[in-house]
Amino acid sequence: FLCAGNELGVVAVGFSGGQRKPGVDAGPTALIQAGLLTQLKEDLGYTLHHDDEVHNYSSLMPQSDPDYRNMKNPLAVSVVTQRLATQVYDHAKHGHLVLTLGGDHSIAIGTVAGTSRAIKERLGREIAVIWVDAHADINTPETSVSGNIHGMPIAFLTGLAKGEKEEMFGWLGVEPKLSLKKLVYIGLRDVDKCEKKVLRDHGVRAFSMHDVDKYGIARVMEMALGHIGTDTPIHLSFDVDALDPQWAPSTGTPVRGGLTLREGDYIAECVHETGSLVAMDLVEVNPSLEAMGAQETIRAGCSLVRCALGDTLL
Ligand code: B3U
Ligand code: MN
Ligand code: MN
Repeated sequence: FLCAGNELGVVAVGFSGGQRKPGVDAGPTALIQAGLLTQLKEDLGYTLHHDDEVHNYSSLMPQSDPDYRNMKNPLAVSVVTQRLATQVYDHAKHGHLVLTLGGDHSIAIGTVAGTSRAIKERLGREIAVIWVDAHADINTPETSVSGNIHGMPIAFLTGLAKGEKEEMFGWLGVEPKLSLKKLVYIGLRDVDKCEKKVLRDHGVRAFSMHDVDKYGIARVMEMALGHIGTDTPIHLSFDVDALDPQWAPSTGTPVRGGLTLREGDYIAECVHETGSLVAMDLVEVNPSLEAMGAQETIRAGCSLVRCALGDTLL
């Protein structure tokens, strides 16, 4: 077994420093106030391990945080993700399935680092990551046009981008936390030129919206899970902007032509069915954007998490 019974670790991360729009730090509170954790406990029967806090890591924030190698807020993102990696690791090493509520997608540097280390120690296995997103988030500091670190987590996790000093992602160490061979994307439709080259050069398995249209979501999931192989621990990192803005308008960088809510839920359901899910992130819910659509976005986010954790239609 990959996870112990119905033990669920929850980490709520109110952090927005990986991008420039305020409000995504309020994502976890909005999801929790909508009843998500109560549903997981009462309807799905999980035993929750949660400190009842939405962490903003204010005590860790640097006094000054100038741009470095083109990155915005590099010290803050590095120290927060380092701390988060420990929080996630502490859950995963006890065999808890770990749910992290974001926050912007830079926090996945911490969550994937945490599960990767725990699963290696506990089971001697490498994890696979399913990255559901409109974006590839594989820029290095050097290729990024925006300098926003939420567009870089995969580069840091796979070693394409190297940390330097301890406090500038050096804490990640030299061993990559994730192999590019164990990474699968679903939902891509806004990928930078340099990112496309990296995906091509490394043969990364990526299902764009074109593939979803062409094969349908069912066949895409068969191929995605087939690539990962059975019995491999899976970390699902779900950026709510993978959904079409019709379902999730309240997010920092919405892109038209995305997944329907049912396609998103189906992805999550298929991952649950593998029995190999060890961690899930839900990120980029920003209730302050498109206020009219905030409730819709929050409801969609709650639905994705419930599906990944085993809510079934019948
Ligand atoms: N690729 C662009 C845009 C972007 C990435 N992730 C989001 N937006 N959410 C960048 O900034 O790296
Ligand atoms: Mn993302
Ligand atoms: Mn995105």
